[in-house]
Amino acid sequence: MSQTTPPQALPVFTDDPYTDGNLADPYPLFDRMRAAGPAVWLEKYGVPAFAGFAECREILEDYRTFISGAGVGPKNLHKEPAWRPQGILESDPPVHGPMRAAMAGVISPRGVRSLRAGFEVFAKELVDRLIEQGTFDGVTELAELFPLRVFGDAVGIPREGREENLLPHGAMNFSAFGPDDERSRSFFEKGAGTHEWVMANCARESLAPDGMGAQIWAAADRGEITADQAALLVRAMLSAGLDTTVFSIGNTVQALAAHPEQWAALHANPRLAKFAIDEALRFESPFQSFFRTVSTDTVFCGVPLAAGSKVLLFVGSANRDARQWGDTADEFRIDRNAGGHLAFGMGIHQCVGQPISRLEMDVLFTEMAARIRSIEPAGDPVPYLHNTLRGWRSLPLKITAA
Ligand code: OVM
Repeated sequence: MSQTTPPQALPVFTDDPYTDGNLADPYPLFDRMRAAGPAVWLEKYGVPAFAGFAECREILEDYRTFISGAGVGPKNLHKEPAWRPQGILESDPPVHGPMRAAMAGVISPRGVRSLRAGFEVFAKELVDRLIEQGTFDGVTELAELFPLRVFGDAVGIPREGREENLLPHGAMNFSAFGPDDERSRSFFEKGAGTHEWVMANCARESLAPDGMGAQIWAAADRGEITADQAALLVRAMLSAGLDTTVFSIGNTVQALAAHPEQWAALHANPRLAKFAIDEALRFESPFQSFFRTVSTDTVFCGVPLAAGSKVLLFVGSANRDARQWGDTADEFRIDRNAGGHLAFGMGIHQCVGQPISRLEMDVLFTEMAARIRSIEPAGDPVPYLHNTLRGWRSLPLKITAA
């Protein structure tokens, strides 16, 4: 990172947000960061960090000042090489627009509607099995299983090899949006070879003719994007669309299991599933933090920022900001209007896969809500410690059928 001394008047924090302890429970540090002002200087990383809702949203909406084309991790990709070719996430207008349009054309709410019935069939099968078992692991037997099947099928990749490749690939990909430390390096080691598997499955010949991957290639045939961009967009589906939904499902089921009165409310009215999901996304955001690069010397919220320097955004903290969510910000309440949270980002890069991720979760939690009377922990949950993703490695759960 290019700045090593804090801009004047920025509170200096020696805390490291990426230690085991702070990843396991980031909220006390987030509270102190938000209380200290619009930004704090993270001495260890030599970067200003924004942890408040208003500041994070404003940065995300100002894509001209806070660009993505130099990467959304700590490395400035205008100065250092990326670990893989830059795709839609790490692009700015005008390159970004046609890629975004092609992706949005395939994953629109209308475009994914026809997938619902198939998702429902698998959700029923899965819930049948879980009810029969009575106890299960909410991560491996629910949160991972469901998207691996239905999302993988929707994109149109082979079933063989999904689990062994897509999960470590996602953990590796998302590690690049945080510091290059021992934890990140271990996810890169575990992900070795998975990038090649993913890229092989992005090729036109590998994709089922009726899937979302093939629809992206059709946009290339129409001349709307290049062939290279088509492969990069299928890559984006496979690298951004899976782990995020896996962690979202895990975080939602855990929040509901830990708050039995919230499950009772959902069971009484399964149509509240959408609200429970949004509240869980706000309460425990699966993608916690990432960077932008400052395109031009500027002063933002009184903080002088130099062209080419990085800023770090903690959206997981923005989603707990009492100035936005009131004094119940730290409570999980499915009757809250959690709309407008930053778990999917905001602005031109806001998650384009939302319609399918939301569809997956809506189908799954609507089915669970109707058929499961109670859900409770059956052992200690094991956190998944990752620099940018927040979720669970294991969630022992016990359910009773309605
Ligand atoms: C990629 C990609 C695209 C969007 C998001 C992402 C959040 C990765 O091009 O592989 O991770």
